[in-house]
Amino acid sequence: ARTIFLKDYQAPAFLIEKTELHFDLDETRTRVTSRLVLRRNPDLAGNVEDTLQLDGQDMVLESLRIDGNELSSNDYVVADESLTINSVSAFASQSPDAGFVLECVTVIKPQENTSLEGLYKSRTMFCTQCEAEGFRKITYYLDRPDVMSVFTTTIVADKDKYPVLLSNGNDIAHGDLDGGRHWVTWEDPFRKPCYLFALVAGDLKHIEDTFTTCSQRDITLRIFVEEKDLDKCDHAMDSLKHAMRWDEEVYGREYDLDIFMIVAVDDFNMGAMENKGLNIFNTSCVLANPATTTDLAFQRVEAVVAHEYFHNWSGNRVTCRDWFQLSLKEGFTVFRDAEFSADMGSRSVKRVENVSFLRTAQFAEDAGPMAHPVRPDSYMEISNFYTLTIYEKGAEVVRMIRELLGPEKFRAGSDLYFDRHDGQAVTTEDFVLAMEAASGVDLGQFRRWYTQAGTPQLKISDNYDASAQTYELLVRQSCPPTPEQSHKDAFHIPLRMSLLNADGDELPLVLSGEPAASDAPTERVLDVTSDVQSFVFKGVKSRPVPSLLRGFSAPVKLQFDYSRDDLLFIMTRDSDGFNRWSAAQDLAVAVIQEILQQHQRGQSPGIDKRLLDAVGDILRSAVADARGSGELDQAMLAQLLSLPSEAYLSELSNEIDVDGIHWARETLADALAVEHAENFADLYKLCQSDAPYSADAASIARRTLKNCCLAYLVRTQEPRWLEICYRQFNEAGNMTDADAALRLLVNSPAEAAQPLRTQALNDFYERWQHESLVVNQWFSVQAIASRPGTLAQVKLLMNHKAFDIRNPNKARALISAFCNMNAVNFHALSGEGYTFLADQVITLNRLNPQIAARLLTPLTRWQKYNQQRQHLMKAELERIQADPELSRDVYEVVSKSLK
Ligand code: HT7
Ligand code: ZN
Repeated sequence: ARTIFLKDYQAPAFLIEKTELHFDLDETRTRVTSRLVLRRNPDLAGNVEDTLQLDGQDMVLESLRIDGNELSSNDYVVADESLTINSVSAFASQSPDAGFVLECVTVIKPQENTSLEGLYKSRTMFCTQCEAEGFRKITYYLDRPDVMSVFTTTIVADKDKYPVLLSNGNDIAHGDLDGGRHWVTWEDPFRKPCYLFALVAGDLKHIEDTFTTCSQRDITLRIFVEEKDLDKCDHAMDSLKHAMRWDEEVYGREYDLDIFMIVAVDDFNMGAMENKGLNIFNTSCVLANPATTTDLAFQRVEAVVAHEYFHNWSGNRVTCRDWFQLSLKEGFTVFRDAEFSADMGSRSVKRVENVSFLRTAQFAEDAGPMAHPVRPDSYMEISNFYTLTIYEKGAEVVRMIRELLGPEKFRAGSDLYFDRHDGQAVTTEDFVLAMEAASGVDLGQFRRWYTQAGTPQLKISDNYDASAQTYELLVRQSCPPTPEQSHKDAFHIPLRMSLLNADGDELPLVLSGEPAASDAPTERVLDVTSDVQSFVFKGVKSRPVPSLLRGFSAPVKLQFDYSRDDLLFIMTRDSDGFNRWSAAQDLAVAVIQEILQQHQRGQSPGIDKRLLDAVGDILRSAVADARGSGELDQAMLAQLLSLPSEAYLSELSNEIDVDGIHWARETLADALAVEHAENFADLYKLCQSDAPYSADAASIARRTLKNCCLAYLVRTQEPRWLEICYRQFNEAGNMTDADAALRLLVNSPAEAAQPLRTQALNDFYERWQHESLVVNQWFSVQAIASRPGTLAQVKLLMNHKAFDIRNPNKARALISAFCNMNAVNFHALSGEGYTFLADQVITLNRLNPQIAARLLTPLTRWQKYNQQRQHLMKAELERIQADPELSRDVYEVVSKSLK
C-alpha cells in the first residue's frame, strides 16, 4: 500500500477559485454537476503544468468539459482513485495561467455508501462527511486542504421527503419544480477547502435562537433534528451560545456568517464535524434531556458543541496546509474546548478528567505500534491519524506553550496567529512562529514535541544539605524508542513545582546563582532542557516535600521516590488540587500493586491501613461538610474516592496481569466499602435532593458523589443496599441516577442481584426501546459486565433487533465496549474474545473501514501481554491480514502492529 510522506509535500499546481455544485438527489442515483474555475498556481515559479490530476473514487463519470469543449475518453484517464486530464491547454480557450472552467458530471449512489464518508444516507436523510478525504467520493476535485475555493451549492430533491435542503453559507435562492421537487441555492462567501463542504437533505425540524455578537451583529442559530428529538436540543443551544460568548471574551474571536446551523444524524463515524456554517453532529453529541441523557453525556454535548464552534477560527478561518498538520487545528481546538469546559465547571476536576484519560489512553498509544509524533512524518490512510496523540497530546503541547509564555503572551501569540494567517492554509511551524514572535520566547528546542513520538520520562531525585540549607532536584529525562525513531533528543519540559514545608506551606523558591529576594515566588516553572539537569534551591531551612509537575504541566511520566507518608501529606496539604488528586492516585496504585504482588506470591492481601484511614478522614470531613455549609468540591471528592482504573493500572505494567489487576483492584475497593460503609451511607443520604434535574456543575457534582457512594455500598453485597440500588433505578427522576443504579446491579456478583438485574434490564429496554441512544447505553452496560458469560451475552445481543453493525454508535456500544472496557472477558485465555473482535473487524472492513480500523486497537497491544495471550492475539491479527480485500485503513493498522 502507498505511504505518503510529509517530506514529499508540494504546493498544488492548480488552484480552484470557484466551485459551483449542483446535486440532483434521488433514491437510486444522484447526479452531481460541478463547475470549477481553475487556474495554474501563480505562486509556483515556472509553473507550466499541463496535466491536471483530480481525486475521485466510487463514482461514474458522465461527461467532462473544459471551457465548453467536451473531452472524449481518449483525453483523460480514469483510475480507481483519480481522473487525469493529460493536456488542459488543448481544450482551454486561453492559457491555463489565466483560468479555465472545468465542468464535470458524475453519478453516485449515496444509499449504498456504508463507509459514511462522502455523501451518504443516515436513516431517511442525505448527509455528508468530507474530512479528511470524503469529498473525492462526491465529485472529482483537488481534495487537499491547501486548495481553497468559494462554494455555491444547489440542491434539488423531492419536496415531501426532503423539505429541508441545507449547505454552507447563506440561502440565496430557492423555488419549486415540477414533479413535486424543489431546489435551494446556498452560497458560502468564505474560501474554504472541500473538507469543510456539507450538504443535508431531509425531513427535519429545528429550534431557533439568536446570538448578538460583540459588534452587535445578530446571528441566527438553528439546530435541526428529527421531529421526535425536538425536546432534546435546548442544552446544545445553550452550550453554543456560551461557547460563542467565551470565544469572544477569551480569544477575541467573533462569528462571521449570519447563520450557524447544527444538524443531528444517527450514523456518523466520529463525534461531530465543523463544516463551515453547517456543523453535522452525531446524535450522541448533540441531543440531551434529563430523562434520556446522563450527566456525562450532557457534559460531552457542551464540550463537543464548543469544540466544533471553536473550529470556525482554529480550523476554518485558518486551516491546515496538509493533513500532517492536523494537530494544528485539532490540538489547538481541544485545548480551547478544555479551557472552556474548565471555565463552565470545576477547573481542577476538568484537569483531572483530562489527565486520567491522557495517561491511560494516549500514553498507551504512544507506547504501541501506531505511535507517531504530534506532527506525523508519514501515513498510509489519514483517517487512522485522528488519534489521541493528534488531539489530546496536541492539546497538551499547546498547553505547554502557554506554560512557557504565560497567559498574556500566549493570548498575544494567538491573536498574531489568527491575524497573520486568516484565510490561509498553514503549518504547526507557523503556529509556533507566531507564538515566538508575539512573546520573544525561544521555542527552538520545544519544537521536538511536534516531531518526536513517545512519552518522556522524568526521573527526579533530591538531596537536602542541612548545613548549606540547599535543596537539590536532580532531573533526568529519557524517552523510549518508538517505531521509526530509536533515538530521542532532549525535550524542553515545563516543570511547574513548589516546595512544601512540614506545615504544608510553600517555600520561597530561589535558585542558586539568583539574588535572594523577599518576594521570591513560591511556585515556579522550571525549564527542563537537558538529559540530566540539577536545580539547587537555596535558603531551605528544613527538608521539604516537593510538589512536582503541578497541574500536569507536561505530558510526561514522573518518577520520584515518594514515601507513602509523603503522598498522604501531599494528598491533604498541597494547595494544588490536581497534585492532591495525583498523590491519592499514586498511593492507591502503590497499594493495589502491593496487593497484586501478594496475590501473585499466593499470600493473602494485607491492605495498608494508612490508605484506609485516609479515605475515612476524607469521608468524615465530607459528611461534616455536607451537613454544614457544603463547601467541599463534591466533584473533586468523587475523583479522590475513585480508584485508578484497570486500564491505567495496565498502562503502568510492563506485562499486564489482566486477572490479577482486576482482582487486586476489586479487593481494595471491597475493603474500602466494608471499612467505611457507614460513612458512605451517610454521604449517600446527604447527597439526595428533591430539586428538579439541573445540569449545572454543582448538581452534577452532587449526583456523581452520590453514585460513587452507592457503588461502594453495593459492593458490601448487603441485600438492603441492593434493594436501595434497585429502588433508585426504579424511582430515579433522571437518567444519570437510573443508569448508575443499573450499572451497579448488572456488575454486582451478589446472588441477590441476579433477579433484580434481569428485571431492571428488561424494564429498561421496554421503557426506552424507541430511544436509540438509550438503547446504546443498554447494550454497553451489558457488554462491560465483568461476570463470566458476558461474551455469550454480547453475541446474543449482536442478533438483537435493535442492533445494527452498520451504525457506528451501536458497534461502539457493544463491540468496542466489550473489547476495551471488559479486560477480564476480552482477554479470556480461551482466546474467544480475540476471535470475536477479529470476526467483527473482518465484517466491518467491507462496510466501514474507518470503524473497522479503530475497533482493532486492543488487538494491536499484544506486546503487553504474556506469551499465551500474545500468541492468540497475533494469530487473530494474521487472520485479518490474510483477508484478500483488506481496506487501506485496516491494512495499515494490522501491518504496523505485526511488524
Ligand atoms: N474535525 C472533525 C474530524 C472528523 C472526522 C475525521 C475522519 C472521519 C470522520 C470524521 N468526522 C469528523 C471532528 C473534530 O475534531 O472536530
Ligand atoms: Zn476537532
